[in-house]
Amino acid sequence: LDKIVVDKRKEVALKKSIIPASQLEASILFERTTFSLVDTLRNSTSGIIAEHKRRSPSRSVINQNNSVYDVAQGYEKAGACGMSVLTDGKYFGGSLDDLLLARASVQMPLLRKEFVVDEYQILEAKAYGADVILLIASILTREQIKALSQFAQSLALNVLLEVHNEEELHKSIMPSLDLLGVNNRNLKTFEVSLDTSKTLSALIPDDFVKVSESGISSVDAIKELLPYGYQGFLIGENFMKTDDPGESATQ
Ligand code: IGP
Repeated sequence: LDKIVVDKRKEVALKKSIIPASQLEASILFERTTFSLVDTLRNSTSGIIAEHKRRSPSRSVINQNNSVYDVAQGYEKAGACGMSVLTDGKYFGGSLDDLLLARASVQMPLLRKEFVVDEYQILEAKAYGADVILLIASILTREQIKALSQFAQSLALNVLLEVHNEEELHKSIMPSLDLLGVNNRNLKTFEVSLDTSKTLSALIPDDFVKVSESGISSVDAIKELLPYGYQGFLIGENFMKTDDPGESATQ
């Protein structure tokens, strides 16, 4: 994880030197009215946020065949509330172009799934059609979370803050967050347990929409988590590992 953050800082520095922030702000998509994932989840019964993920450090190759354009359409048809698009190239095989293609494909809230360490990446998210950004508590200080989340909200983006334990949760609670995600996967050991969502749910204030992330592989898992107040379920591998991710999201 530390290595990823170092890589990200380098990547951002390089990109800033090629595409200045002012150019991102001038892009056409910057003017669009964003969708609210908060509203969509509050008004839905499915709660599914379906993810596009080609590979991951924990599982290597997941899907090499389906185009992000088709996957997005399949997810929308399946009734997903939103879609998460991995944009990290080095570890997840994604790109900002994937986000752009998803935006061109569907009319639902899109989450830019990225290791955000700089405001510049939030400008990119908006310029490439995202509605929501992810902030990961384990790689950010409280001050960084505050500055980045306020910046995102000033651009009419929703903020999903991800935690994995009580300490990260306590460090992060602040009004500039919209959704609180509990990652069932430990990003350091890759161990997955739904108990993480169950244990932390009671500590999340009611003003946030609760999202359970990772390792959700069945309808039963969702049913298990509903009594804990979760309204969103972020699912990647379970859909992407099949021949037709959209179809598998339909059940
Ligand atoms: C999806 P899964 O186990 O359904 O594929 O998990 C999503 O939660 C996971 O990709 C994820 C992630 C992250 C990836 C959650 N937090 C942070 C990269 C960075």
